Amino acid sequence: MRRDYIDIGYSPKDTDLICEFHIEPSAGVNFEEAATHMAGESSIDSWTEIATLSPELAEKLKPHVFYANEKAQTVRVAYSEDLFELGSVPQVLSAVAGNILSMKVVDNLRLQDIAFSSSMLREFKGPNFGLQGIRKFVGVQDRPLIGTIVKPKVGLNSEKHAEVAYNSFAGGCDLVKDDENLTDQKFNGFEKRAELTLKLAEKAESETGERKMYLCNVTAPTCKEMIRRMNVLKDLGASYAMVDIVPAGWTAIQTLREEAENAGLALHAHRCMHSAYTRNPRHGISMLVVAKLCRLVGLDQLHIGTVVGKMHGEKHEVLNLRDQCVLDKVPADESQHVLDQDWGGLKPMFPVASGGLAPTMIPDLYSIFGKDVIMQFGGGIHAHPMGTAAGATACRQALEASLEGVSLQDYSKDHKELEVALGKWLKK
Ligand code: CAP
Ligand code: MG
Repeated sequence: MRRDYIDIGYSPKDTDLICEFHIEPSAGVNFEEAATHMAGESSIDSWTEIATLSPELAEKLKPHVFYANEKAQTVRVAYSEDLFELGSVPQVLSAVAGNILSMKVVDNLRLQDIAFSSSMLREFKGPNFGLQGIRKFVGVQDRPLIGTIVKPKVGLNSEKHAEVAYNSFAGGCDLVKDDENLTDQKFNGFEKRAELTLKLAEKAESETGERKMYLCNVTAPTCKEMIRRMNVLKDLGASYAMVDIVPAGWTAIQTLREEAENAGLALHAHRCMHSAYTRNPRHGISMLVVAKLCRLVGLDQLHIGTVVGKMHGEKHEVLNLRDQCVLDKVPADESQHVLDQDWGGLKPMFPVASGGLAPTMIPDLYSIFGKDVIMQFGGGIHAHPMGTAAGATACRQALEASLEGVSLQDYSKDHKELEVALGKWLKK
């Protein structure tokens, strides 16, 4: 292993990829030693002096640990862009989130953030529609969007599934999506489900005069089948496809993005399984990195958490994700392990708040996220005592109240569905 990767005086080039790591050396290993091994193993080197690495090659490709704060257990590394296949997320992750997470010289190692260089950004298209594009085809500019997930997660047949979706639309939902674990099961096949549900979405559109979006899950065993399913949706007149980004993997997601452009479909990113490597604050890969990779590759909307709902995610973490979704330039924030990121004109993604939400939480959600958020309610709509349609209506009513600055209690006086929702979900 070369010994010259610690280079505190180095100032990164515009073309360098910058990574921030949380690093905990294992017992008997000093901080610089651990950082050196990490830098070497994530780029060109091995555990011992390799004769095949010439000084010229090393000079050209070596990583630079330009920031090392032992007390904060934090290092920042600048990597030459020549180390990477810049347009390949799988290749980049194989380096900066690969073997290094398994090394004995560290007890814990976490990739906190990656700052993409302008040359790397140029390799990607970003979202095809993004926040503004989705607002345009949904025809809603001045409020959050209301969505639901058909529940139960799986088990309904296609007819029942479409009916639940229809009731959600008729009650006021803008978006209805499949659950993350519903794909092409025997009891509810992909094609029949898509056909019936899109037909009833159209019916709800003509009855309500509002655009209604069905987000059918195209996650599939192969990329080929995933693309085939997406083109089935295209042929059926859909505007969206939904995908489980982590189980499917980045190669599949990059493939889907390319094909989605040809098909003219927006892509909804579900992040199930992310916590397998994002939840431990000391080891793994941060959700911030996942969110940034989604914008880079070009998902149009992404789950980011709720602060008030059932899934873990502190307010500052969720708002950091929101910022990476919607801002053109994200300023560095050392306390949050956020690096400077200029998104170089890549379109913003639509943030999705979902998980354990009820209509009673809408005032809080609106004060946390403002109007640029998709609020999704599964149980919060389908557990409404008056049924799914009323659950959706209660959400629209709660949103109207929040937009008008009226309390839910006052607004519920002449809005039955909201009154019943308050009865069920408002903490006594
Ligand atoms: C929400 C949900 C979503 C979660 C995902 C669920 O349903 O359908 O998958 O929101 O979490 O299955 O739990 P409920 P996240 O509204 O009934 O809770 O958004 O944090 O990725
Ligand atoms: Mg779900």
